[in-house]
Amino acid sequence: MTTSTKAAPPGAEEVGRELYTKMTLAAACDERLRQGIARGEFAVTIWPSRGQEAIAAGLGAALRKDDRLVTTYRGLHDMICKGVPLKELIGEVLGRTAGASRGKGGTMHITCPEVGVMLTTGIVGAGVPVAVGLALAARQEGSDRVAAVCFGDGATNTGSFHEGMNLASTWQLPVIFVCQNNLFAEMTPIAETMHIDKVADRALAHAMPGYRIDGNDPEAVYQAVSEASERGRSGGGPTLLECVTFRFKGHYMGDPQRYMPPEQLSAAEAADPIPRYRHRLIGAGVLTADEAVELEQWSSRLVQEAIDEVLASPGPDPSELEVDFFADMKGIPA
Ligand SMILES: Cc1ncc(C[n+]2csc(CCOP(=O)(O)OP(=O)(O)O)c2C)c(N)n1
Ligand SMILES: [Mg+2]
Repeated sequence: MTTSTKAAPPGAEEVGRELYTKMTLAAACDERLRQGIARGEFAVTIWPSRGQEAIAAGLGAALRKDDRLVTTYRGLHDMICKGVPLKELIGEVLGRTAGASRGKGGTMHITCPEVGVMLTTGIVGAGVPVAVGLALAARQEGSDRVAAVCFGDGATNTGSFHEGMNLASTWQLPVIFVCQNNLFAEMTPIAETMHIDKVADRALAHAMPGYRIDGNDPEAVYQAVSEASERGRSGGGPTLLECVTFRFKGHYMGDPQRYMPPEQLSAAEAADPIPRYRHRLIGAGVLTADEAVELEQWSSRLVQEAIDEVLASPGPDPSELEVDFFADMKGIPA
């Protein structure tokens, strides 16, 4: 595992600030939604991403706006860091017309093509072949954009993961497979679902580069995604990145986490990537302690403003039930 403990190199200040801003925004959104659900303010659920922000920040900062992203039910952090406006994201989670799909998609089905977020899926592993198709489309259109897909450790045991890896490798497509290895699939620890030490080794079966990196270090993720994008854009084919992290909250809202050894959870919380990165940036002179606090408060304010706007918008009207569901086939020969 590569762990960078060095101060940010000269010129990296801007990236450091961007990474930290993205991390705080993702955490503020996750925390506020959980708070609202816990106190009965919102009758919805989410699959918390708290603890996994460094991956989303590194990925979002390294990708271009037109690069495609496919993620999962746990991917609110990925979408925030790729640039989905908070109002559109929260609007979808809360089922209001302010949402990216006018409140008809919900957390499991968010799409915001303006910033390259094409699909969120609740079907484990199902995003992988879709990302492969998006990369094939980029090639056919003569674009050098890449397609990234986020999924969990558990998803790497599915057939669709291996089918997608195989096709991407066979056709040398510009796909970045980003495994957010949070060490659990629902309530099951990774050691009970696979007989390998590293998910990254699964790349060997498809003759593609596979790297295991510290998913709690946003700069390590940024670096790895930048290299993988460069490889993809220049015709070097796909890359598998295993980003090792931890899921601080339960699988779902209200999960009592009885299956998780308390000492494992408290060790992970003690290594929380957000204070860890804040400390590193302050030590490197990129941020002052006051600026870090201001950024965190700014993130919380932005989230609250988005929630206020969303709550002021209505739920979708029943007359919209079939609107936007089918393509307009006018002019297309049968
Ligand atoms: C095809 C499929 N099988 C089973 C499920 C039920 N399920 C939902 S989340 C989950 C665990 C996925 O674990 P992982 O891929 O590690 O992602 P994480 O939730 O940890 O981010 C399972 C089995 C599902 N949604 N889809
Ligand atoms: Mg997992």
